[in-house]
Amino acid sequence: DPFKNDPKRDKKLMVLSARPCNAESPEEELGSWCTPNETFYVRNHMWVPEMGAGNHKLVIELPDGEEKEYTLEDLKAKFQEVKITATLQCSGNRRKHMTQEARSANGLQWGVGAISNAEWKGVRLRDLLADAGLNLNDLPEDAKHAQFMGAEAYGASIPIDKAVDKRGDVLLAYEMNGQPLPPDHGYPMRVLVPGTVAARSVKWVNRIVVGEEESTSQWQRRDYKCFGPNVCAPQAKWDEAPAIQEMPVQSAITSLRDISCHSATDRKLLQVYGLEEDSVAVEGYAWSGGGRKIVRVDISADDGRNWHQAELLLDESRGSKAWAWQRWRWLVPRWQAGQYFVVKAIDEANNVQPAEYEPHWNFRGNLTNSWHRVEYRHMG
Ligand code: MTE
Ligand code: MO
Repeated sequence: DPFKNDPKRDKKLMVLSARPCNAESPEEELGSWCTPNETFYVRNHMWVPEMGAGNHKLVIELPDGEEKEYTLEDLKAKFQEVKITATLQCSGNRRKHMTQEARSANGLQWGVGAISNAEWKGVRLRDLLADAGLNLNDLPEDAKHAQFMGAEAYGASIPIDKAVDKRGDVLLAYEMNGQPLPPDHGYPMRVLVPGTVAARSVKWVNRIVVGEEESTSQWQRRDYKCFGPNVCAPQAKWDEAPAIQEMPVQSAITSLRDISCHSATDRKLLQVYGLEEDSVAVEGYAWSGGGRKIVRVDISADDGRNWHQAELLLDESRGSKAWAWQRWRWLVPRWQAGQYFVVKAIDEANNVQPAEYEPHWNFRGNLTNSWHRVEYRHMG
């Protein structure tokens, strides 16, 4: 049984498939700045491989064929430790909305929870590559991609520029929210590529190859790509489409609830917003790829006719760029609440989310980021 090493999992996770385990974070768990390790979404293509921290070795191979090995202890002893906050988002996050609002898209039908945020500790990939002998100041011509191999055979790659960027913060991570990486998230170490589709953050990594080519794995070459809305599986020209790396701007509503002026705790929140009547509180996340900061979150309580700006909540973000999500909140008097709440975010490059789903439909349902619309039901 290849799944014999799969860990016991928190019952709060919403399981989409058990073997391999694919489970999303429930909406209640997406409200905190860092998602608890137990309820951080899980996306496994196969089983959780058997890993011993003591005998685990990470091999780095350079374009000239030179190899160097590192244990977890080597990483901790030889390199500067770095802590960053970063959000991981699966390219299939919100695929369910694409299926519901446009047409059926192929893959796991994730809601808003194929995304989570954590504080990661590890060492910089660029420091390792330099130690292994790669000349970062004058990269060899044939150093074009960094390929990552996982112990269970999953693999992916990123462009070398991201891998060695001083402000790219690509890590070999061994801690998550102050704990050793849990088995589901890559124990004893994973690659963490902030700002990039989570498919490139290879778990249980045991080999890194710098070379001319992208990873030859099916997840680099025959998956995690986008096509036009007219293309279905038989017409897809996989070799011509670029592998998804940086992600587009995204936002979603994770909580929509009635707030009453008769409740003491709710009253405190109402006061902060200068409201003295029963209201609706709406909360969620916004995030963009490439470390692009979220500069504004627009929210509507009447299906997009009138817009307001949500409050951007303050959190302790760490890292060279805005790798972590922006949480937000907005309160509106109940009488103003129509049938649908809608959210859209804007990042620092003024990228916006599309209003419609159909023009962005792609048969694999990747990168669904159209306006998130949630029906409001008064609790009475
Ligand atoms: N790494 C390995 N070795 N095996 C995998 O199946 N899945 C990838 C990526 N890294 C995967 C992997 C995908 S598609 C995603 S979305 C993220 O891991 C999920 O990371 P998480 O399970 O820690 O949330
Ligand atoms: Mo993913």
